[in-house]
Amino acid sequence: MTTTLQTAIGDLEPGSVAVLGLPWDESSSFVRGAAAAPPHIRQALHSPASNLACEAGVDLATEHRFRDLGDLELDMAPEAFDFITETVDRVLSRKARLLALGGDHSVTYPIVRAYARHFPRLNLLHFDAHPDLYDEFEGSRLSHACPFARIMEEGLVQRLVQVGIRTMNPHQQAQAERFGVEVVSMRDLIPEHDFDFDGPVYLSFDLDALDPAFAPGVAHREAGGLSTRECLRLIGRLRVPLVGADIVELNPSRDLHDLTAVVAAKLVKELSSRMLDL
Ligand SMILES: [Mn+2]
Repeated sequence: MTTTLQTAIGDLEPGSVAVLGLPWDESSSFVRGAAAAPPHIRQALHSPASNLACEAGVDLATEHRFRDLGDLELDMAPEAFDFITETVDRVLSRKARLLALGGDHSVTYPIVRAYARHFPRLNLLHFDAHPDLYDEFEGSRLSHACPFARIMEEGLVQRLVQVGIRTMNPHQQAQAERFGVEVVSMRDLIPEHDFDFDGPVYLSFDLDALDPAFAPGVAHREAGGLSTRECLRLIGRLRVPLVGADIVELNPSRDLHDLTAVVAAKLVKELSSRMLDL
């Protein structure tokens, strides 16, 4: 870990939101490119085309608890995953909340490993077109198609609720039943969906939960998804503390004029606002 990063983590005050880029796509299937996402999200976030005002009134431009730790330098798995876990553990030891910018979805597993040390009754809310519950994918158990199988096998969370799913196949259906995953499929999702969580929530947001019309810049486009506003409304219906989040699977090489980066930046603002309001 660099001294700069150590210092930045040491400077976090309780209740801050710490943005951390995870430029990692070695666990991607189909196409790589998600490792290039964090700078695109930051560029959209800080673009003079918009501002840092959140819809509930928080202005991140003047909010000193909104911090950016920069990007982790990640080399090879599984060491990269251990490094992610240890870094997130340090952030949580400061009583700060993590907002991770992927990277592919495999990074959620090492992040949640760290969260499990600090939040024994954590709920995991997962927005995605895909359940990502494969036991292994293309020979890898650390593939971005597998993180929620690893998380559930290790009992890292109390509940896993998946929203927006529209690619469930028999293997993953069996895995969902085996692990007791609560799947709110896209076809059954209603705007008034009530989350009945009774404790802190970590939110993992795969941008392909959104319809490709809203977020084309992903590897695995799946039509028939959510609108940006539907996602924000659903997140707004959470009635429990949001203690961490990740925004993953932006692939700038598949994006159109950084449209999806703008959506990711919007999520950074609204999720940060939500995490600061505890
Ligand atoms: Mn996905």
